[in-house]
Amino acid sequence: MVDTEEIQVSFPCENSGEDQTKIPSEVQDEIGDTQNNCTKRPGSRWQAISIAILMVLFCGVTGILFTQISKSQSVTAELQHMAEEILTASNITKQLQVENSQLKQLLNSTYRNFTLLRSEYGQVKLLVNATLYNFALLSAEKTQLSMLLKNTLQENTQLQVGNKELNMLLNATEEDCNLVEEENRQLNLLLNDSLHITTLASAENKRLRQLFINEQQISMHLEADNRKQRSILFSDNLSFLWRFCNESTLRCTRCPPGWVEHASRCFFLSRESQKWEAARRVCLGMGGDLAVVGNSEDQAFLTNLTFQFAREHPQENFHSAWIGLQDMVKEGDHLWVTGDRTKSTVTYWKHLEPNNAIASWDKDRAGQDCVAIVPPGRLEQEDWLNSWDDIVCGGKRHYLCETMALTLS
Ligand SMILES: [Ca+2]
Ligand SMILES: [Ca+2]
Repeated sequence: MVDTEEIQVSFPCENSGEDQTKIPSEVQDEIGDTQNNCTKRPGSRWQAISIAILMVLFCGVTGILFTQISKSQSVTAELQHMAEEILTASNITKQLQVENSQLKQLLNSTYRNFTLLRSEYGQVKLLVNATLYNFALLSAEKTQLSMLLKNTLQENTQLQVGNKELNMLLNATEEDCNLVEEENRQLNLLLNDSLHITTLASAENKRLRQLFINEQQISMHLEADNRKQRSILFSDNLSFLWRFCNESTLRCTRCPPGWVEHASRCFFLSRESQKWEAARRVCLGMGGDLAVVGNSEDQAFLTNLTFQFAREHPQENFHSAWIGLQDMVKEGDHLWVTGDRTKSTVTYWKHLEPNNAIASWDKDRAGQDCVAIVPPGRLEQEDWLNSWDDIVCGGKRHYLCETMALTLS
């Protein structure tokens, strides 16, 4: 460093404007005094000029020096600054070295940790794979468990329903059980009563068995008697009975089937036509004979019978029905099959009958000797009861049979 006070003593001359600003005021005053002194010494102008030149040179050199010094100072400052920076850099380098060392240690540590981590990573990877495998197994197991849970829930629901039904059934069963117990108690009572009754019944049974044996013996005797009586009953002598009675049930009616009862007599109007004598044989074969009119009731009954038959069987072309009256032996002497002659009060000839007319086909010209009932056109007509007509016996007519009604006690 250059001392400012030294510069003021060595160079007290004028200077350029720029330099003057840098020279202190005391120095400038000094320089002015010097110039004045020079002016006062007229003989030394050259000296003064020399001095001035020297001064100028001095000032120039000084300025250069000053400039160099300034530069030197600047460089020095820069060097100092650089030294400081170097120092700082050195410190930083040291710090960096320390840090580098630390970093190396840290790097080594990190490497070791990395190695460990890589090893752990491998293990973790294996563990993850194992975990994934286990996870897959667990997922499958979870699915199975879910299905199992769903099935279990359904079964649980069904079991609950079944349990509810079983509870209801159990309750019903308990009620039934109570009823059965009650019934069992009553049955026990009844059983005791029954045992008592059975004991009594056993004695009664023994008595009844003896009675049964006795009745069986009686029945055997009766059955023998019955067989004997049945043989008598079914003999030819009593064969007429079976026209009135059923052989299986032994039930009898007053008239045979198809016959009509009137005045304790049974009458039958045939569905077929026969000559008079053949008709009588048929009636005799049925245990009877041709019908006989004994009074007006008989006449009314038989005439009505023919009237009803003709009305109910229009397809039969019914003309008349033989009765048991004829005059074959002597003309005009009419006899019943019983041998009785007609009574004048019990004759019911149609108008203009008997006329003993000779039919054109009657080759023997025997005339009309057999009597039949001709049904009236209407029952309300005045002479409807007079229905007798003598007809040729060889003509075929329906016929009226009669027999006695069976007297049932
Ligand atoms: Ca006649
Ligand atoms: Ca006639």
